Amino acid sequence: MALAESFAAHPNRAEAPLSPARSFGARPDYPGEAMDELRTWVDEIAALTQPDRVHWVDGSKAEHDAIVDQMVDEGRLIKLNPELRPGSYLARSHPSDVARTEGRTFIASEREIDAGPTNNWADPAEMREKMTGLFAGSMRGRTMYVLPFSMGAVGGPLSKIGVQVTDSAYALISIEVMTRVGDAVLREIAEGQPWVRTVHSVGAPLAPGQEDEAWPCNDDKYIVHYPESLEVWSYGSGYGGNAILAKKCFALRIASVIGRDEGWLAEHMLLIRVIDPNEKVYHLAAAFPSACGKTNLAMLRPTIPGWRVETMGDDIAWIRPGEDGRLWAINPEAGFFGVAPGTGESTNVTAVETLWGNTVFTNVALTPEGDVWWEGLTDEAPAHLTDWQGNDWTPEADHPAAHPNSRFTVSAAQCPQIAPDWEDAVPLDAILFGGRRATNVPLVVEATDWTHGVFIGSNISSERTAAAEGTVGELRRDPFAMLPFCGYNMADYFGHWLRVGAGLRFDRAPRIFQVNWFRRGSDGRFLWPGFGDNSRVIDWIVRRLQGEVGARVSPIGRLPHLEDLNLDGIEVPQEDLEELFHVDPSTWAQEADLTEAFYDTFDGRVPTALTSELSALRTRLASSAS
Ligand code: GTP
Ligand code: SPV
Ligand code: MN
Repeated sequence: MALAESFAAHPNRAEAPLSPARSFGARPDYPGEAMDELRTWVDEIAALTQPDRVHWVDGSKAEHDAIVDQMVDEGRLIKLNPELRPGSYLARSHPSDVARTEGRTFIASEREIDAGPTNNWADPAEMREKMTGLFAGSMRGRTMYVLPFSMGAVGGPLSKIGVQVTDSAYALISIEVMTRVGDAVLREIAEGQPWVRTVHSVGAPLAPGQEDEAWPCNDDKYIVHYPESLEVWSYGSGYGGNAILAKKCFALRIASVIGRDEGWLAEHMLLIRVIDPNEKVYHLAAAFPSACGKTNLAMLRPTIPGWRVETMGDDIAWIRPGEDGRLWAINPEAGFFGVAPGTGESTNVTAVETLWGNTVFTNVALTPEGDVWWEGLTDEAPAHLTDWQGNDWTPEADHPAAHPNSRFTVSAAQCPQIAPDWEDAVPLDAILFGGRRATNVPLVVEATDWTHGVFIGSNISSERTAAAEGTVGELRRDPFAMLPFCGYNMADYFGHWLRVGAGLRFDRAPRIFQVNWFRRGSDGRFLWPGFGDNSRVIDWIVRRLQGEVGARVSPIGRLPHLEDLNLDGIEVPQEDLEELFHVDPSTWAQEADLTEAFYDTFDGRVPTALTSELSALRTRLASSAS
């Protein structure tokens, strides 16, 4: 079978476990050298961290329910009103542990140059010593859970497996939603599949008799990646990407290194299928920085008649060249860990419907009826709420009821417009790059070719959001939306993108576009309605793929002829439309200067193809200004 066919047609359901169910949490006694290796590793971690108990997770519903019930009893989860939000819970994190901590995230590669200037590098030997000290006894008084997980369908051709040990039950129940967990993965390990080792501790050991906190964590945080030995060690945080190690740590930072070595791409991208009014099907991947609209676009409800979108993934895509010269992509995750604020009927009705039940909410507000609320869920705030920290809240309060990075964790299968074959690989027709840019960047611009597209990707900048620590709103470079997630030297990553493109059939490589839903007028308001109306941009992109519409040349790439945009049913004033596509040579010359300064930080390692693109851009800008 050709590789492309095998991508599309693999069996994507977990097979039966290796043997009948084990007793609750028991260590599996499946035979084999690979299993011995796993058991020995778990023993070593337990000897270091000294938990009271070791629980091997089998991924069954009975086990999950028992652990959730215990978390409710212990005050770690609040059960929501089952009539309003069945099977759903609210978790409140410690106020100091609310987002990824990029400043405490490290790439411990043997050579500093392999981490590059955009990562925090640490010497692996020194870091190991440090981490061994921190993890010594760090799980005292707690249960250590062992979770075998698969990213991608168990046994799928693009899938990879790993094991996380963690002393956080919250991390455990999150990982069960976000990945495929359980004995089907042990079968893969037993059969000799390579697996990634990930170790997590909240860093809050309990002395005998000491009372626990609802959200234990440590002020000292270390999120450490060892790209050579394919390991992750995370200490001190229970939140999101710091604790669900299969997600950013493995599926992006470690997987990007594996992809570099194996010839594929691990990307911070949503994945969708777009179906046009003639039932023609296209697959798009889009890289936007954290909290910049991936989940929204992943769940797009087009406002233009005849178009449909099927959701495939909202955060990560693993992308591989097939033998057919195309790029094939999977969503390696099994759930959504999505931003709650700003998610409402008018902005993302699909998400609202997805969250009807079976959802874990973190750091949102609680209503007196036992349901959840966050800014943007409804136009008007309820008169009385309990805020994300557990305090009384009214609309007069000086702070939001939900934390700006509050999130929902829900199974992908629950999305009403999930693609029926969402666990399979699909061939990519277009790749989009975007960010939050109040100025300069047009609503949509098409790259002239792959290399120009990589140049655009390498230059993505975006206003900071609450998804990581730092000053919200400040403009920062976030190349390919991968700044916090690339596990190796970003200049080498640019080179890898160029190499992958060069290996594709020239007429089958995805076309590359830059989009920006966030441009503002001089009065500060968004110029573009966004959300469901982003389908109008998708419509133009697809018609470009079909060769149905032309484009006009600009110094920064190809822009739409304004009359080709389908604006039926919306009112965008002509001057706003022109402003949305305005390219100012002088501010773009400043962008080019910033690009040069950014490229310079790599000490000559940025591929010549990209520095040539920069010179060409400057030449085009200069001639358009004169
Ligand atoms: P991560 O999960 O952090 O990687 O983020 P994400 O990219 O999936 O972010 P998400 O889709 O959850 O978007 C976060 C915020 O962007 C929400 O507050 C949305 O309301 C806002 N947003 C999304 N799409 C649009 C749009 O088209 N226009 C405007 N103005 N805001 C948008
Ligand atoms: C992001 O910050 O891009 C996220 C959330 O998707 S977290 O998993 O916490 O990194
Ligand atoms: Mn993300």
